Amino acid sequence: MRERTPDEATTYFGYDQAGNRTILNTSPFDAVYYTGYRTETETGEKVLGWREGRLMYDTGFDWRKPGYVQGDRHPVVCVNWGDAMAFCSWLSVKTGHPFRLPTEAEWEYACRAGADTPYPWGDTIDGRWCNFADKHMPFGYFSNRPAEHRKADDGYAFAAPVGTYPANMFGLYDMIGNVNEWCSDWLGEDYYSWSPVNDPLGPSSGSARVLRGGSFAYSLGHWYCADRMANDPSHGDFVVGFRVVFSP
Ligand SMILES: [Ca+2]
Ligand SMILES: [Ca+2]
Repeated sequence: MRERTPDEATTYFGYDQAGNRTILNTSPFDAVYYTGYRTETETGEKVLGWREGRLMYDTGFDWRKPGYVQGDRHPVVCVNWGDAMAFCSWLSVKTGHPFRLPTEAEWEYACRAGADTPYPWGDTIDGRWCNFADKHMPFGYFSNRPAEHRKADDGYAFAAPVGTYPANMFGLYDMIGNVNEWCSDWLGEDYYSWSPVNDPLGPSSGSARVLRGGSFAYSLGHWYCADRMANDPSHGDFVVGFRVVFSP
């Protein structure tokens, strides 16, 4: 497939944090797009996204069109596990250095950054610390929110740019909240009862890949340090992205 140039980038529309229809920007994930790579979620797969004021599982959503504004500092979303792995491979070749997804154990260690409290910053949450299902959230996704969350104000209905909230003690942003993150592991419900103590890599097989960190659409129970989710590796979702690990 011929590589596209940035000038050929198409303008897409979505909704800003106030719900107004507006032009969507592109993100650093563009670099992969210009190589000719197409995410699996751009090849006709149904993706969970936000359109015309409601949630829907449909085609037409992808990392540039999740249904809300994606600026240059927003985390990429609407990429499935295979897309995340492909990005790591591309980045490793491009830079000459090994990049990969974190294991679930690495993710939690990085999230805690030495803390033994439910959240990297302590025991409670409010809008100063992270992006979660606060008063701005315009829909009922995982909407069994406690009252204090419904009244909290983190400033964002959808994903926030990286750096909006304080980093943890390791200098990492948005481990809790903002977007949910693919890890390299298969999900194993009882895996840690028999796993190696050091550097566990997850079960050797499975049907779902681990997701960590919660998102802007989740309420309490889906975004403290130790909590975990998982989904089919082909699942694309406007609250799911990933972060990479430099692994020399
Ligand atoms: Ca929010
Ligand atoms: Ca996160």
